Amino acid sequence: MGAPESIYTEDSYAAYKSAYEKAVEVKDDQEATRADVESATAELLAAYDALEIVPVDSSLELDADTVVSSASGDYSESNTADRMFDNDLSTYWESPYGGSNANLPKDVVIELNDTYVLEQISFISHTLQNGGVTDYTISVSEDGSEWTQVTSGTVDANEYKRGNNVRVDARFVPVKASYIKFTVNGAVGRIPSEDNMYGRIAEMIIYGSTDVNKTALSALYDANVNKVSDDFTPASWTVFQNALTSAKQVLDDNMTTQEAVDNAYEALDAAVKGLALKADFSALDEAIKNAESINTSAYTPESVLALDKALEDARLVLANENATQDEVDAAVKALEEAISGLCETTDPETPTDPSDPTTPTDPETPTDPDTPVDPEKPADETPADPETPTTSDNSMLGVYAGLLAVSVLALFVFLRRKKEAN
Ligand SMILES: [Ca+2]
Repeated sequence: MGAPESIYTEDSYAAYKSAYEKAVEVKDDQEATRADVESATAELLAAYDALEIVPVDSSLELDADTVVSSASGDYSESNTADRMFDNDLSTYWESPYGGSNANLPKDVVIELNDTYVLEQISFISHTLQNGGVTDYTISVSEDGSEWTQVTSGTVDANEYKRGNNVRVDARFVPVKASYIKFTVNGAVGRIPSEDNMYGRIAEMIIYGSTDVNKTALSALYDANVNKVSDDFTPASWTVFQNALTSAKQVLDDNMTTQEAVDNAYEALDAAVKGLALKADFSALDEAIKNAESINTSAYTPESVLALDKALEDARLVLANENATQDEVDAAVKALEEAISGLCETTDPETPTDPSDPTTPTDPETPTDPDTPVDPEKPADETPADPETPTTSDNSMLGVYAGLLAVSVLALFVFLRRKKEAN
């Protein structure tokens, strides 16, 4: 399309694109008049001139001490090319100003210590008109032999004649480079006859970054940077914030390595996945209040102990703002189980009161003390006696028998005495 989109402001590029498309329409229109073509061409050129370059990110300035391996080119006296990188505006690279080599164009080649993605070369020509660069070309190369022109430009010579330092910011579409070739095509001389004989550059500043791919990290960062802390547990949020901060530092570091980028991506990805939503504690809060309201005196010590333990655990979970929903749910369940596991002791509400003599069941006390059963008195007053005759003279018969026995005995004693007398 003729103009690299990425380095221009959105509005100026949109205007340019519109003018370009209109010019193409006119060109393809067989009916277009010469005036139509001239008008469209003028508008396109105006839009091109109006293209506004977005300033380079200043954080992309590369440290020349680190990235510049060497700078070489024809020079005058002691004004070698490395003087473009000494942070001193009073020193400069100057192409030969005398002899057969005093002519333009002249190149200065800068070798970098690695491959970088470059976006801008800025240069400051020396003051006092001597060699102020009015026309330049910048090319880059990855191998030092095959060159690609990335930009070119001109500077109004009058800028130098005012005696000021002139800084030129040569912006271009990001490009990989291990070498930079700066070509001085035109320069103002100390006197008009020295114009275009030699050029001077006091300082050169290189903008770019290490050749790493930050696309994935950048996308992951953008997708998560607007997350809100209120939704997540403080512990997981802290991990996430740290990873986000580290990712931002890596994204902003133009000298970072691919390894650092990859590590930052992994850390941020893990932190995003590790973000834990804050738990809903309302059910647990309610369950604890419910458990606390129970009068435990009615239950066995073992079951009350189990409830106390569950209650203690539940309070710990309630106090832990990093608790997960699963932990909260488990604590509620444990508490409910402990409550349903409460075991009542022997009915303590209706005890037998031993101090109340009106309603005791006393096995030791006769129900009726006034009509005792006498265990000494036989229940039957006329027991049957199988040894005694039922006749009325039973008693006399015994007397006879006794008398008879006595008589027999007396006879025996008599007979015995009689025998002894013999
Ligand atoms: Ca210098």
